[in-house]
Amino acid sequence: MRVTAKAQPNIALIKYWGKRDTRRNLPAVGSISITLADLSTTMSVEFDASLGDDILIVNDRDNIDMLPRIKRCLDNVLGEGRQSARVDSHCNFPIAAGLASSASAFAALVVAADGAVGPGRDTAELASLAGMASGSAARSLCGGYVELQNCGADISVQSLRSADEWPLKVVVAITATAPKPVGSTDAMEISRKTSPFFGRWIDQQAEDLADARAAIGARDFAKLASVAEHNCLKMHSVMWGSRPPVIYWNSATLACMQTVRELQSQGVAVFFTIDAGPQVKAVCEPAAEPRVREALAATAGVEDILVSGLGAGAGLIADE
Ligand code: 2P0
Repeated sequence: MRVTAKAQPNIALIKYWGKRDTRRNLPAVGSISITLADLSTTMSVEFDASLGDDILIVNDRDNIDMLPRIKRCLDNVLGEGRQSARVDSHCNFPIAAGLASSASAFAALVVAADGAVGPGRDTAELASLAGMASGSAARSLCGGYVELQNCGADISVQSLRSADEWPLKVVVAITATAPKPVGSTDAMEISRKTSPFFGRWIDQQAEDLADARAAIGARDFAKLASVAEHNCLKMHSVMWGSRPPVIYWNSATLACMQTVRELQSQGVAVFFTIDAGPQVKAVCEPAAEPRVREALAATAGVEDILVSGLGAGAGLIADE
């Protein structure tokens, strides 16, 4: 039987950077994200003992690069004695370009694989499995505003607010599409081992999480903007202070930040956030979206613009 799930990437407003257990891929800090609506990965899984080995197809092409991570994730969901799988993935946005494609991919994969075998695990179990594959993937299981907490020996995820309750928009300025200089998994370990700021980053995260939680609860845009920009710049300061330094920005990244600053000075409700890549994500109130999009599109070095609302979490869908 072929089972299909769909998941959307998420953008962290309070970031995950650093691991407390690399073997189980447990994060060193909690995080808060928003799940997007308009970007998505659709993942179909079909188990077939006659295949002999797993097959991964991404956007209609065989893909061997991601296959080992996909295999590991399927083993974690179903056990190593499982049948071979044909995994067919379709992504409607650029992959490996700092847009959290692994979050939507692994959220969709665990939901599809779980759906293929059985009665269905609850969100806590799915989060644990998705998080083992990619820390940010656990957040894509839920919709709207999502908090990932470190709880004892594991993680948990919950939606703090639905997308409908506070329908902000995200304008993504694509400034480069080349592969990252260093993947975030390795970069997090470099930061943990060498950045003099790493300890303070961990110490202060609870305060930023509390501020963001309160801002989301009150739908206080200015408060959320302030703590999200602060947390983003603090995470990048940890990266910049690592040896070797971890620098994901380019000159267009800085130009986009400047554009957002100028819009803010004109009273536009917008803030920026940047992940392990050079793209700038501008989060804004819906009425501000055309102006934010236009200003970022006109910024030097911006190659493309994507716009998304906020949406629901991962789930099974009818096979297409
Ligand atoms: C985040 N990032 O909270 C942070 C902000 C990038 C910067 O989660 O090693 O692909 O697979 O658990 O989830 C990107 O890292 O890392 C990430 P792994 P993941 O969104």
